[in-house]
Amino acid sequence: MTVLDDIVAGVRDDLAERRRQTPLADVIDRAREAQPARAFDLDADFGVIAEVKRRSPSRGDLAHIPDPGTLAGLYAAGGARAISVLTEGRRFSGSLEDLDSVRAAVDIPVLRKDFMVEEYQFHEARAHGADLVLLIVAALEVEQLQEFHALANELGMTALVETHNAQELAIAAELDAPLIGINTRNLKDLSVDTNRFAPLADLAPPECTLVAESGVTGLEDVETYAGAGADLVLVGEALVTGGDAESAVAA
Ligand code: IGP
Repeated sequence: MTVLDDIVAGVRDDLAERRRQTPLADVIDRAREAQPARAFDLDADFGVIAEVKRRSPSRGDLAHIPDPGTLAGLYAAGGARAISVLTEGRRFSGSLEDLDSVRAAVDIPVLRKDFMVEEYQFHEARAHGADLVLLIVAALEVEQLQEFHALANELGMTALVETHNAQELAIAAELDAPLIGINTRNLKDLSVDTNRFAPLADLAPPECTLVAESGVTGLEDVETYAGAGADLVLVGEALVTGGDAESAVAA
């Protein structure tokens, strides 16, 4: 079993519990009643997606974040283009409450960062205000990926389609996904190598908006990613552990 399989198994267990408490039909109703999704501007200048990340499987606890809304507000003030909120509970200590508080605190788009493997989670994401959702190619069959990409769009959300290698990039291209991420973290051993980005970026569809994910420790990494063709960088750990959230994003 890979790390990813293991995480997804836990996600499915937690999901089964939530589904018992709130049936799909109710979540669909709540999604309909939610404020409409905010559009993510795919054509804007280079920018940062700042992540609210309490913990990670590779690094353990990263930061004590008493109020994710306040942190997200600082990121937004620093000029973040969107806020990513980890909602996975077991490995990342995230929650849908974190998503709620971030969505209420900022007026920029908010990404639900989770392992999205069932239809239920998309309605749930929207019910909790998500404007974007993550689709991890490695976690899904191609047909599911197509189905979920369409569902996200029907619900008004933008999908960030996450890839790790050339094969996954080809699948993302086939989907016509406008927003594609290249995660430089290897999902098998969780190691990060920022040098993985450039050769893969060359294979991305030229018309897509490209996000470099993981491994930003400072400005130098941002420049490396930008120089290799990233339109956006997604930064988690360095921001939550970095102290001054607002100026870190602004830099
Ligand atoms: C952020 P970092 O190295 O800046 O903390 O990484 C982000 O890329 C990472 O949290 C991430 C992630 C994911 C987490 C990318 N894809 C999928 C959970 C699930």
